[in-house]
Amino acid sequence: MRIDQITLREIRLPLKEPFRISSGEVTERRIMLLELRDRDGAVAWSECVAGEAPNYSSETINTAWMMITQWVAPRVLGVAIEHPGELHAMLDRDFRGHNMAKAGVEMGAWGLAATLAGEPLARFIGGTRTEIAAGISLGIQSSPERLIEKARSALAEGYRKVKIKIEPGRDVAWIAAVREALGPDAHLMADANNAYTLDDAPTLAKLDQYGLMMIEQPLAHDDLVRHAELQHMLDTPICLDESITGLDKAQDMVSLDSGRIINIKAGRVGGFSASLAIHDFCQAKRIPVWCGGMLESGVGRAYNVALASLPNFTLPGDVSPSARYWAQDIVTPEWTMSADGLVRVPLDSPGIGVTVDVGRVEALTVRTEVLRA
Ligand code: OSB
Ligand code: MG
Repeated sequence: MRIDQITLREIRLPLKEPFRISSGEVTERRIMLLELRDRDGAVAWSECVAGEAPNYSSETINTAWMMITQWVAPRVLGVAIEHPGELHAMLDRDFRGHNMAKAGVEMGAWGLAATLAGEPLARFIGGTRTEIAAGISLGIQSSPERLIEKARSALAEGYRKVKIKIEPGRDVAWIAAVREALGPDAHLMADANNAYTLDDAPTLAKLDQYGLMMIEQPLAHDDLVRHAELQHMLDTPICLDESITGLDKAQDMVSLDSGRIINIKAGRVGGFSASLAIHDFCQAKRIPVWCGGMLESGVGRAYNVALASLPNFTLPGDVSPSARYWAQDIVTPEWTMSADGLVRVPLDSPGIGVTVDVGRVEALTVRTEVLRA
């Protein structure tokens, strides 16, 4: 395989409703799409999950665009490779950070390789599931009543997990209200997106009484040491998201006992090679993993679904169907969820399993750049 051309496009896609987390709010996604072309003309689409603002990680769509054009693409374009697994080392050498920029290209190479091999992406990476369990991630709402309403209808729609975004002042009482309203069997968890410090341990310990499946990333994005201190004060398992930027951090999490569950987002860890390595490591250590989301379009979602088909993705992921985010997605067919909360892994065709509506993408595009070997 030899990638000879990468076309970058930025599209604007308004969310059906604003999504608010403790560190910021988004109403309209600015999404970077990549179209990779092999020397023989085969094409695969991928998505760079960098956000609009540097509130989740230090990357934004603008930094990722620059890093791909100036540093990532030049290392990959025109280079003959046997397997997409080679890209991680090519992009890691003397090149710090910028995992989402790297992952946009690296994952596209996996999509392209699966297409060329004539295999569905999920099977190409070793995925074994035919369907995956979906959870929903609910942004911070205007009131506990509104949150209860959202959580109740999510469970009625079939979602197998409800993740509730929390922040100081919108935490214990809100979780208590949802638990009270939905009963002891509802699969609930909380995600703080770094909103707390160790001084808040007493508040976070109060959440123990509500039987949450886990609490995601309560403390700073890069702080495994204090997460370990906090984990020892809580019964609820800590799940790390922002902190796990590569296999080394997953290993550190286990060594330090900073958390007991990992949310894998391929963009955050630099792509599929690192995701597979973390998956395999966690499986060996009996650490459950699940697939996180970054409000992806149907293109990024295809990669999330493929990843979540791996055997140690034993907990429901943040992989909602297209209609939860968009009036209309940019792929055919759109992603759907069954009444019992399952998303089918596309296994009938080679590659990512959905077709990009190129005409619609062109209509939504606000900037394009074509990179060649
Ligand atoms: O912390 O998991 C997170 C979205 C943007 C940034 C961070 C997060 C999220 C989500 C969205 O929770 C999950 C989804 O894509 O549905
Ligand atoms: Mg999170």
